[in-house]
Amino acid sequence: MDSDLSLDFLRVVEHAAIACAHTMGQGDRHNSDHVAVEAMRQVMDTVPIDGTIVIGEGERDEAPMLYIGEKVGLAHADAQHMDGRYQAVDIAVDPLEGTNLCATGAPNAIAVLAAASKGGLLHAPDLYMEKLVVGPSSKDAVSLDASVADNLKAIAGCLGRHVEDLVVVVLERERHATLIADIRATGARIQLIGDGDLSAGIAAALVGSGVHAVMGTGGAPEGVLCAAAMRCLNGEIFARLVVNKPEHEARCRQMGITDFKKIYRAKDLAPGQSIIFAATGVTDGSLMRGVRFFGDGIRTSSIIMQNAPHRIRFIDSIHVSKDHNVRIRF
Ligand code: VTB
Repeated sequence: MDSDLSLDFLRVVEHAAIACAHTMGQGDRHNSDHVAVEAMRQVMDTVPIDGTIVIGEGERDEAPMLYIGEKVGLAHADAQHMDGRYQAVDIAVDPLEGTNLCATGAPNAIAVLAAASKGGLLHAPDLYMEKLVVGPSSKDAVSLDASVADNLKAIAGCLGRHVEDLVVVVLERERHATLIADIRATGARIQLIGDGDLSAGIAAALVGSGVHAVMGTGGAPEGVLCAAAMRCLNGEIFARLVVNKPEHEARCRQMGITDFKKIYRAKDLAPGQSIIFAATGVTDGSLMRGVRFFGDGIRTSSIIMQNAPHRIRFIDSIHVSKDHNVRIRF
């Protein structure tokens, strides 16, 4: 991407996070998601781009907003801007990753998007995906086809510690019973999460987060978002679509995918040369604080990452709603 859009995309995720944070703990995950989608959609059209949603809320007939193929950005918002001067950008969004987390007030719900120049993000079908996410130190030592024990031994070796010292994040699901038993058998520690393997993946790529790997099966669209984050953090995601029904094969073919067994890495899922990844915390999390409302304003905590220029920013914003005598806390 030619011009720096990072702060524009920051506004988009901040706005989505603030909107759905109002619904925290209301127990209505669909409403939380709906509010985040609406807010994200609204601000997206103020970004100076000719944007296309490549990963979104679903197909056009099932999602009213941010559907796959939807055109967004200033180039489409208003006739006076439709003169071809905006750069073409592909966008993957997850306006609320962890809808249940927000609906129950549990940690690590985030509003997130990734953007790249045209063709820079894989158009992944909304299927399950087997994933293994690790940080920069371990990325050349693990494989999706290796046993859990071998991978954990390799990660421990790369990090200069014992397998028993590792923390592996796994989505708490019935389908992971064997995986969890295999990890337990190695002695490694496990953090079971209710939702949100994307923020766990980001944590795995950050030194000092206390997370050393994410293992298990989650959504493929979030796999692409995770890959975009890995391109910025030098971590790695190894991923394979779960294709076990003829209908899955048909959905892959629709997206131009014919090799159903392919093991993707970050560069395959998010090949873009210039990638922007933006996320804002909705509920408190290990990487970002949740949205805090303090009467005269709102405080958000976000991460904005780019790979060109290669820059990671942790951003704390105070959105002041009344301008008289508001005291800003350091
Ligand atoms: C969720 C969600 C994850 O995958 O688990 C989803 O929490 C799919 O899994 O963060 P289920 O159908 O079992 O809920 C993610 O969205 C992303 O991988």
